[in-house]
Amino acid sequence: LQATLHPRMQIGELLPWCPEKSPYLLGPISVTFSRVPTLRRIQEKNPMVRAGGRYRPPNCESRHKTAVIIPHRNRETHLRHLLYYLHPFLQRQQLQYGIYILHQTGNATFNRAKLLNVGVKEAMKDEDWDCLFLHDVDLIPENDHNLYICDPWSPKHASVAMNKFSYSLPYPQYFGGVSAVTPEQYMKMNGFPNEYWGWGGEDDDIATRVRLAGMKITRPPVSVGHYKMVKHKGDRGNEENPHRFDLLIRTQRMWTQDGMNSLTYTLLSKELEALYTNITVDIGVDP
Ligand code: BGN
Repeated sequence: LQATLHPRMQIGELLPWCPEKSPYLLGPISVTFSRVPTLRRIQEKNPMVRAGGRYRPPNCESRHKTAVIIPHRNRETHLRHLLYYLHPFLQRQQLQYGIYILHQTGNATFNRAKLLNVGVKEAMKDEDWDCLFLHDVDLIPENDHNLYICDPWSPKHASVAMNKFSYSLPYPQYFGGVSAVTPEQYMKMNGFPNEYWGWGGEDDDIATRVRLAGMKITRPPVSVGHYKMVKHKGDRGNEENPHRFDLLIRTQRMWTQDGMNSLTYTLLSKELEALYTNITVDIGVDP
């Protein structure tokens, strides 16, 4: 009988729920990029993280199960900076979590939103996540009161104050950087668009979908939604998308047809690395 139980659930001893508010939160965190941490160093600092970048609090049952989904290509140093800060950040919040890296194979133009769709689909096969954090690889949260949990009523935009935009929202509808939806909210908006190849516009499309699906965007206070961006130049393979203006005009007509219900891709590998689940995917090429 014992073998069929979860290893943490010995007979007669269920873990208590974690407190409503974690006692480990620090508030503002100083984030610096002076040197790039090695994966080994990050592993040493996070001994409780298990294969695939999974964690659950050792002494209590978390109230939240969050998957952090990170589109990626050729940004290894950014990824190391992010993992270095993100693992301890999520553990201080007493979350059950998993980190997913979505790696787009090949040299075709990058497609952030489609990678996010793949990430959601694949992550939900692993676990009944109740919150999906859609996360740029180059953004580091600077305050752990910015909880990586979902609002059951509204999609949440978390990166409201980035250093790149002088720590304020660049425009009221901005939904880029880091955002969070429940699986239900995500399905309600038919996921994200698959047709945005290259930089820009896909986040504005997602913001429009939120509205068209009858929802509103919620945000943490500016003082809490602080992020530092790792400085970089625009990267090759992710040039500005010249079609984004035309695509954005069509969102209202397209959102029910283009999204989760039209998603196709070829999964090349899904590996449980020490600090993250590495999903390599062929999502096709810019038409
Ligand atoms: C906007 C981009 C967003 C980007 C933000 C912040 C477009 C569509 C033009 C109508 N939107 O201008 O994708 O996240 O800037 O950099 O380009």
